[in-house]
Amino acid sequence: MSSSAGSQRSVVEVDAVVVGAGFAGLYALHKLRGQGLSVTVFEAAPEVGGTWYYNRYPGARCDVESVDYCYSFSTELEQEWDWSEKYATQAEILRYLNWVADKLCLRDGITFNTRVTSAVLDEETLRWTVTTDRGDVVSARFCIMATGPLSAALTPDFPGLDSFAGELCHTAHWPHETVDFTGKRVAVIGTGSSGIQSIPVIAEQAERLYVFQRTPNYSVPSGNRPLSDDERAQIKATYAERRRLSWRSGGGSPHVAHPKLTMEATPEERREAFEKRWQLGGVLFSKTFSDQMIDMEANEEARKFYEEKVRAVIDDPEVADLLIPNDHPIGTKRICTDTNYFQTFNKPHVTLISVRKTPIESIDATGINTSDTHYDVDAIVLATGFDAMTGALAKIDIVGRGGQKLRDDWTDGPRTYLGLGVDGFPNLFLVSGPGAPAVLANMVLHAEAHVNWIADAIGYLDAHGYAAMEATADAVDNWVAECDRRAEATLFPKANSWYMGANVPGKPRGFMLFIGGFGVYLDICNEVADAGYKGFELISAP
Ligand code: NA7
Repeated sequence: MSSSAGSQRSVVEVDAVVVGAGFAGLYALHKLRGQGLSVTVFEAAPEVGGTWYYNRYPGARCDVESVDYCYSFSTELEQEWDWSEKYATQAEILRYLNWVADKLCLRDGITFNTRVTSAVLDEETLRWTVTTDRGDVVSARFCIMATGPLSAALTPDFPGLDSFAGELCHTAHWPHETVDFTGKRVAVIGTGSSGIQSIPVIAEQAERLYVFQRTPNYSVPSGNRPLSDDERAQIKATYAERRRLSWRSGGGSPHVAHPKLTMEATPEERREAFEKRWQLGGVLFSKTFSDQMIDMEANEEARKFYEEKVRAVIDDPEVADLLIPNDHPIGTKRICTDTNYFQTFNKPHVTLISVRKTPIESIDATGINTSDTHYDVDAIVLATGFDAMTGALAKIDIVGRGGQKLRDDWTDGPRTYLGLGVDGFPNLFLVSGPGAPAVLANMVLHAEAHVNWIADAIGYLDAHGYAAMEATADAVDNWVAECDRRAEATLFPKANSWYMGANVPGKPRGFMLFIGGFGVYLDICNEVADAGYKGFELISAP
């Protein structure tokens, strides 16, 4: 790292700036340092962890199994860390990331409490000038956006929200102090993954709980449990195989779908397969059969099984009617993973309010006004999700060739090549950006794959005397078309999901991910690299 005196502020020169110190940013720092690059990471939070630093709401857990949702690049890390449960809590994941940061001596490469505000390309030198809200100015050859696809929290514009006099918490920015709902009347708005995880826990404390639901969600019990010493030992002894399966899989975990298509199986085989997957728990229910997300008839079989299971645990049939989705095929929004979510609505102090029937009209000092009632509450929990995939990037002024802003370039929807590069933005890399499988896969392995690919690309540029690489406009156009084509062949576009941008008012509608599977995607990325970075223009030093 070197420093040169600018006219006003001193400009630090590094090889790479990484934005974000979550799973992706931490690994990028480790990997690129290992390759001999000088790297500066900026992190808005005071600690490492990214989304796992902020999302500390009651009941917060990852819905990918703990032994899969952790770094694979180091056998030592895999063997030394002991996960305590099948699905790790947010607190345990954060402990893990802090442990990794210490073990790999990463903290001295991270500037905390500092938010990147802009990244501007100098077309003459092909370097990026990165500035922060604390006045840092860094000149970098490479700019790596490890900003996370689910990191820009979404707060709906409820009239009067600011006037609420009670406690107001967003699940994605949960306070660090203990929030005690004991004896309180609490409202939770939102029934996505965060709402579904937190509602049962909040219900245990609260005196009254009002759940404001707009769209019911599919949720499958997690089957969470402690891992025994024997299980951990068994997993550690076979980690390499577990990871091998994960790298080749559709979603980055060692799941294998039933060998038959849904309707090829007999009714008994189907039921047995669904039951087995149900008992295993969680989001992978949507992958019991490989055709569930492309064939409506197959999907309907899964949906019927689901409905039967969920109705059986809800006492009041009218409440069950409200809680069971009927507007989108199962799995077209990420299936939630819960512990006693539906049973919570059997408790006498828990009330479900459909805001489709009685919309929230305003919030005042004492509570929530729907079209027919005022709900007096002491606390409001916003479990209202994220401006997914593009939200965090849109907050940064990313300015490429000709003064073109990434945000403006994406007004009609994000456009990338492989979810890694964008035309007009040489040497700017996205980690788990739109156009990659990203949130459809195990995000830890996905981040590793992207960082490895970026590190190899940088090595290639250096080995061949190039200064920069830039996705071509054709490659971007073709990739966007390829992603669209693959999405259209599935049931995913049928849902108003955050995958489609449908949860943010005014956001263009379009499926923002590569749906062809994690293993397939990695093959494509490798082919591109092996062909000398096909679709990227390799640029000599100016
Ligand atoms: P989600 O899944 O986007 O859920 C947000 C919830 O908030 C969802 O039920 C929304 O209803 C609801 N919402 C959003 N805006 C409003 C308004 N204005 N009024 C009422 N309800 C509203 O976010 P999560 O944080 O739960 O989970 C995100 C991902 O993180 C999750 O999939 C995991 O992968 C991890 P809607 O469905 O839009 O009608």
